[in-house]
Amino acid sequence: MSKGSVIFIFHHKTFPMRRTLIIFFVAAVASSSIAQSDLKLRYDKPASNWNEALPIGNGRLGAMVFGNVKEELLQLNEETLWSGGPVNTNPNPQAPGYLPQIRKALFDGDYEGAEKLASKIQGLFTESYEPLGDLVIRQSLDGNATDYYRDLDIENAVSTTRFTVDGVVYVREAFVSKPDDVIIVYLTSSKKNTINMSVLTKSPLHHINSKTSESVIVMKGRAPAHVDPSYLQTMELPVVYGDPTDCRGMRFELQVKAVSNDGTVIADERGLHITNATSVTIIVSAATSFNGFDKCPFSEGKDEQKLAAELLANAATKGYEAIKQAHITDYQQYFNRVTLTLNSPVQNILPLNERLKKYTEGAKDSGLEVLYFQFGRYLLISSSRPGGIPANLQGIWNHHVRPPWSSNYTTNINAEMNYWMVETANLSELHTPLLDLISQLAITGKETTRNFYGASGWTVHHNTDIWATTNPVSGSPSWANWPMGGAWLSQHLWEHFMFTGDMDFLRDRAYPLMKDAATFCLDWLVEDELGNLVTAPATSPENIFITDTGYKGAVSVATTMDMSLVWDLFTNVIQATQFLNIDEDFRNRLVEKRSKLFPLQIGKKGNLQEWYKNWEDAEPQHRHISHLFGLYPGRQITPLSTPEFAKAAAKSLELRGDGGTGWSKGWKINVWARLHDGNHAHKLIREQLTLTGVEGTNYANGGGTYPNLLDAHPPFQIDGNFGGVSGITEMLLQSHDGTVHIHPALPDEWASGSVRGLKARGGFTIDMDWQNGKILELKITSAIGGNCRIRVHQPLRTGKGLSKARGENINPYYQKAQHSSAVANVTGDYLYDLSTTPGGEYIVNPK
Ligand code: FUC
Repeated sequence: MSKGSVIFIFHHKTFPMRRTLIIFFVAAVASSSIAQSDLKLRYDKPASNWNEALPIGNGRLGAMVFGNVKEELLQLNEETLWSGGPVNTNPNPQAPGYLPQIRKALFDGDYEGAEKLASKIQGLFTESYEPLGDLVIRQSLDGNATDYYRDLDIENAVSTTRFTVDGVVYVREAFVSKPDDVIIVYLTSSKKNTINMSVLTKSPLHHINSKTSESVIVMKGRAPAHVDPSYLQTMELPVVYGDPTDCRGMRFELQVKAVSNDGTVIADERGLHITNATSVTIIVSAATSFNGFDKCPFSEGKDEQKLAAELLANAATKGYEAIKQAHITDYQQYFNRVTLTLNSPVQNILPLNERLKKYTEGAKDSGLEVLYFQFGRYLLISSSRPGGIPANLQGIWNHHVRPPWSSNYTTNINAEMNYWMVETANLSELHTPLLDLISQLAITGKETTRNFYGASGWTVHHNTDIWATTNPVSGSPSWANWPMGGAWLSQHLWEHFMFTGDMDFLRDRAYPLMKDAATFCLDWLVEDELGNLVTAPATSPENIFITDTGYKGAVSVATTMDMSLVWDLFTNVIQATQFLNIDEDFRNRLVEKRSKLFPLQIGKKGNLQEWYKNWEDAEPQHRHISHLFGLYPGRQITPLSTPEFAKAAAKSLELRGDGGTGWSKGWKINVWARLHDGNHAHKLIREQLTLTGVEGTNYANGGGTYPNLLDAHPPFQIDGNFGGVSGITEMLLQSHDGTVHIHPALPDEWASGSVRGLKARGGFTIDMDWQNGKILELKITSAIGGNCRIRVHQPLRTGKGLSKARGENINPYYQKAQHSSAVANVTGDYLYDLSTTPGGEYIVNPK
């Protein structure tokens, strides 16, 4: 949108007769259509460790590029390379017998007894995400490098390393192409025939290297049959190879080819050897025999050798430029959908580690905040593509055989956090790997509910893996015995529909899974002595309470998180039946049961009570804020609809403090945004972007960001990056509480800015420019039509199509879950209705 222009609107596919033309003259104001900040992660030194290396990926293949001069390292991953095989869903046939005993103990007030019994209802650990290996490039260079530079350009998803040795400039570009499904490293020199190097491969997994031609080397390997989680301290062998059934421990294959116009390429068992080249293209392909969560990766496995060979051969027929162009076009189809500018961007060419350090010391750098936002989008585009596996705890980038928390999917917060921003940040298609995993979990999860509880419906406990493990794993019941993953994940099915309006998706895919998750909850709920419907056993991941008698435990009844998850799922299923106009009986049943759910409570400190009773927390600043699920990512609590509970939630947050791990801070950014406190959310963004070099694990006041802009738990966990992006979108735009709320939590530091392409529920895309905190121009693009009720902090110019809001919002995607007036101007906000038609574009301006 340019300033001073005249704008109009719409085309109308479905309602041609109601063609609307809105023409608004834009007030003459200073131009805010400023270029987006520069989007490069720059460095003046090679990475000295993994947390300084740069991630590239295409969803399936990933690499960490170190940028070393003489011995370059690309640490490689393939998303399906996991230990283990299809799961045994009935590892503990005695389990269901304990459930009545646990419930009896709980209702007798014997929490200790209940917790001991809970550990009897446990099964097997999940498997681990495994590293593929290393690609090493040993280049012969006489002398030391000068003018060293490396970067990751997230506008085109290419990493470049450049340096000079003896007057010759060497450049290497690395990227992972989705269209050609290979990793490319392209090396050039400024002086003819000066590249001399060897390329070799290795792996921490069992493998054999060989060559298949004069220009192709191959590494064949096998994943372990089982890997124990890193937190399990056992005297037994934690990494096991060789499974008698041959269904655990998939095969993998890596193939590498070098192509040079003028150099010589030869291959032997030690690697590829290139001499006297001016440019070299290295093509890397990889595949595994994984063929689905329920398929034996041997007898039913894919032919990984054929897959890797075909991809390599196909890419080799194309030139480097053609592969690169196709890669950039493919990547930008997602990346370019959103642009963000905060304040006036200044070109900042400082190495990122120094830039982060200055920011950590207090410098203002909204360009860095934009870079962080877009880097999170880059990471999801690079780690989660349709048809693939969801981004795990480390996305797709892992070099440990026993990675932290198995680099799996922790469903009591982390896996969901990875996808909080996928709809709002306009990457909706990238949600599908998670949605696909949910449909697999519904299959194994149905067996788990039957085998462990004698219940119907499906669920997943606190973590899962590529094999769709759903049982409660062995360990402390504070995390293991949490059966609410199905309820939480079902929210993703619902939100995908809410943002896209894809009715076929709702009817054919989402609703049956949501209904089946709700069926488990119906079975799981029991009545307490007052007739409330409660969950029992219940935990509040992974917190500990202290009863009035001083007992410290995790297992009790009706935790606030459990009840909020059930409320959320029931509400979404109820609304889904209304959209689809089906299942009236089931809807009525849910409405009735929802009205009996144990209610939210305000504790004696004015806080949102986390537990069934008004108990103390063993760790008041615990990193999980599970009881605030209803505030975010849920919608049971909002400042406008349930102000008392919102106030209590704010009190709880105050008591929890601002500390925590990376993902914990990420969650807090979102909840403060939902409380409409932009300055507090921004304070947490600053803390999230604190430069850290801390290694190891820190559960408490860790957090921060590594020099490569990846999130630190510590250790590295990608959820904090994604949670941060979500927090920024929630600060700029919200759409869960009956309106499209513009700037619900704009911090003072973002007084001016511009954003294009944010998504709101009901298929709206929002562009906006603002200055001194005031909207200059708002553009709304409507994909599916309907009333767009806008909540803003300033009066808008009404006219054809835009009027002051009246009555309830008739848009079904904005049906309020709570009873309150969506029109009341309680906060001094202004509410408008814009009638839209599918495909319409509307410009709105201030009065
Ligand atoms: C939960 C968290 C930990 C960690 C792990 C992956 O268990 O409590 O902090 O993030 O998931």
